[in-house]
Amino acid sequence: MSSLPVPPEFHAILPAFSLPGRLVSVAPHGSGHINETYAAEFADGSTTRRYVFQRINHRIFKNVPGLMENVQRVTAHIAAKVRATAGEAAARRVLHLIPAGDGRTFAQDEGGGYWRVYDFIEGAHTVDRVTTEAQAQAVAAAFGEFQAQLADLPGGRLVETIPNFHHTRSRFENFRRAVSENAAKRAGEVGAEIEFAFSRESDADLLLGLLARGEISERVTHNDTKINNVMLDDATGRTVAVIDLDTIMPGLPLYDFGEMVRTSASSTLEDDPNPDNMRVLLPPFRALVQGYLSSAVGRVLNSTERAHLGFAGKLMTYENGLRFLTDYLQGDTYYKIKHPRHNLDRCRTQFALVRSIEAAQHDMVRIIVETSRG
Ligand code: ADP
Ligand code: GN1
Ligand code: MG
Repeated sequence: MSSLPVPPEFHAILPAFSLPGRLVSVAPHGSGHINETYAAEFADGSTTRRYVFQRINHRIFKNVPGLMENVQRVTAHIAAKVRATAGEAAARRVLHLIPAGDGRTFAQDEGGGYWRVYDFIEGAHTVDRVTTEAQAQAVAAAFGEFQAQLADLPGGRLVETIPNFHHTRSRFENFRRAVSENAAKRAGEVGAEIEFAFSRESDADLLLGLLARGEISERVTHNDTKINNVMLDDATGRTVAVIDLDTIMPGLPLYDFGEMVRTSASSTLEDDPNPDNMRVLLPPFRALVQGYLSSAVGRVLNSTERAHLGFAGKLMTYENGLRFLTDYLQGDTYYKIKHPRHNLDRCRTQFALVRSIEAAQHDMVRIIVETSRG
């Protein structure tokens, strides 16, 4: 899927949200791979306000009303908590949905597309790469606090917005099927990547086994803790809010931590066309462990979970590599791409990171032990 400019459906959906003032400008925003995100500015007299419009990818999220119910529950729960402690600043600490004129949390365009609107979080930005250890520590603490805030979410189990999202065995079987179907006729050119994926197959079952044996437990997790899903304050660089709430559902804390390792303790962007540039960086890894364990979540992680923090980084990197390779084999139907080999670049660079984490695993375990001792 490629990125598009602002589509006519944006203009068609505007009246459904009854926003005050008139539209001054709108432009594509952010670098997410899944949804279409637009920043729109409205002028009302002498005040201007910005909103984020998102067309939710309903090919990927098949139950958008269920997804929006999750988002509504999660944002309301966190908003109530941060209001109690953050006073004035609370508004920026959590995404705030603007309901449609009919009171629903989303509106549908004539083509069946689902749109939602959030207040724009001003004075903050996202980055695609961590630049300092302090940033890595802060991001891990923010995701840890976020998860802790959801530990007492009332109202029963959240909807699984993408079933088996981090079920690595199921991800592996999807990959195996994509190889045998060879829909885009590309399997011949990616023999080395396919072989690598098969060589690490047994990793896919490790956390699932621990879960089945009750050695680790399921919690409400974010499931997409990549660095550009946290807003950072423009002036201080401190974390402001965790965003991209579409995949919040029951999961493992290790999935959240592993995804942070993949995106925040790595030497280059996930789609660097030269995999030789990619390796795990131990100083930010240490910072992630410190940030996560010092957050409220650190107090509930058991020793098995702690022992697997490094492995989780490897597993999530492997899983993402498998998913990029699967999409490449299927003809690029899932992720937005900017060029025909984009998913292949992403896959190769993920697999380079898997190798690097394997080579560093003893150092990573030592760092976890040292950090746990305090
Ligand atoms: P995707 O699922 O495509 O990654 P996100 O919800 O993460 O979509 O949004 C994409 C990008 O848009 C984010 O990385 C962030 O930079 C920006 N963004 C999203 N929501 C807001 C918001 N409420 N205020 C400001 N920027 C936002
Ligand atoms: C997608 O939506 P975004 O860009 O934050 C994907 C993640 C992947 C990531 C890889 C719903 O995240 O699972 O890890 O790309 N989200 C979904 O960069 O599939
Ligand atoms: Mg995102």
